[in-house]
Amino acid sequence: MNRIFATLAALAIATASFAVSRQPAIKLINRLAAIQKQGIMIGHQDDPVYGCSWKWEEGRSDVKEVCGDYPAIMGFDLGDLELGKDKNLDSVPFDRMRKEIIKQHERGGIVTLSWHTNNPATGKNAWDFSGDAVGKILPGGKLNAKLNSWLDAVAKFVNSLKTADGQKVPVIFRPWHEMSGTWFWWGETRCTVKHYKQLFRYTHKYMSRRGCSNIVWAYSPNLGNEKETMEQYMKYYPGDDVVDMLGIDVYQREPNNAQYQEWLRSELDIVKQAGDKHKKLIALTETGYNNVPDSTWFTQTLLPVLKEYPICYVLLWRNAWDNPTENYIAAPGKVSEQDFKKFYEDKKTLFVKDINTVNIK
Ligand code: BMA
Repeated sequence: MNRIFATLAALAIATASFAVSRQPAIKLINRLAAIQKQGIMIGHQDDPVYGCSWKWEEGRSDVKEVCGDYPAIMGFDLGDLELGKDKNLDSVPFDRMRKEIIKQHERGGIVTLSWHTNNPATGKNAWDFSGDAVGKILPGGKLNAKLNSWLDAVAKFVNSLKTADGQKVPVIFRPWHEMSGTWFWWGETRCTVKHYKQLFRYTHKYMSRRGCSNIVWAYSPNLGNEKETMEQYMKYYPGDDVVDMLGIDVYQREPNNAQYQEWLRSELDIVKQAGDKHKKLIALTETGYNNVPDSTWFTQTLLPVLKEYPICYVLLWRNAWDNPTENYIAAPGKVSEQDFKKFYEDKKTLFVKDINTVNIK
């Protein structure tokens, strides 16, 4: 009997450590730290699936068509995966997304995932903040089973990211992002701080138990106000044990470059301090200037600020095929095209060919 218990106990320990083994994630964390010493990786959301004037063709990329290389980081969004749909909220087929994620990994690039999760309480989209959804999906809440099934869908997708020889592809995942804004159902005033932290921690634990050893977890609030404090930035921080990277989302909304730079600096000052204190990597997890109307924005406004901080990457948001007002990176024929080439040539900006030999083993 005793022997059986001992065997069972050993098995339980082995299973638990198997479930929490994070080897692919740790490898990516080390790689990010090594690349950060060389410069700043440039990223683009949905880069290989559509651009300003095309969609779904394979082998295309607005970034590559402007400067000859793919972005070092590619972002993709999982919104609608939880509903069992085969395309995400922007009509990107999940099978195509998986294929592009694996391709990006195989060419030596890196991937980040966001998740514009539908509102589980109302059935509407991520921007519907009614219904106290967070309170209802936590353990004990009447929609907890729904959250579990949604996390199962995400875990299944993340676990399916494998190379032909069965190696898991690591990804930077930033669930429940921009929680310091009021626009998502998991955001400021739409749930309590305590519930938010519980939701993040629950997501981490649940997906780890589902074997998602390939996730680098990112905390990704958004720009607060001009006088953001450390306290505000860390308000929703769920804990060092469930976060690997500290990020911030900051956009330029007005034609006032100096103001954007000032806000960006004040946010990155805080993120840098927090990164030092908590010993975490830092990143500008989203930025952009809609339609980039300024022909020198990349080299004269964004780049000087990026160079002042040890961030490992910046992700520019999508060149939306379905919305001409959402264009955040250069594309052939756009006013920022020539400037983006200079941005590419700068020693500090890193694209795939600059990183595909760094710590890939
Ligand atoms: C948002 C906007 C939306 C889009 C969503 C997911 O920031 O770009 O139009 O549907 O991201 O990509």
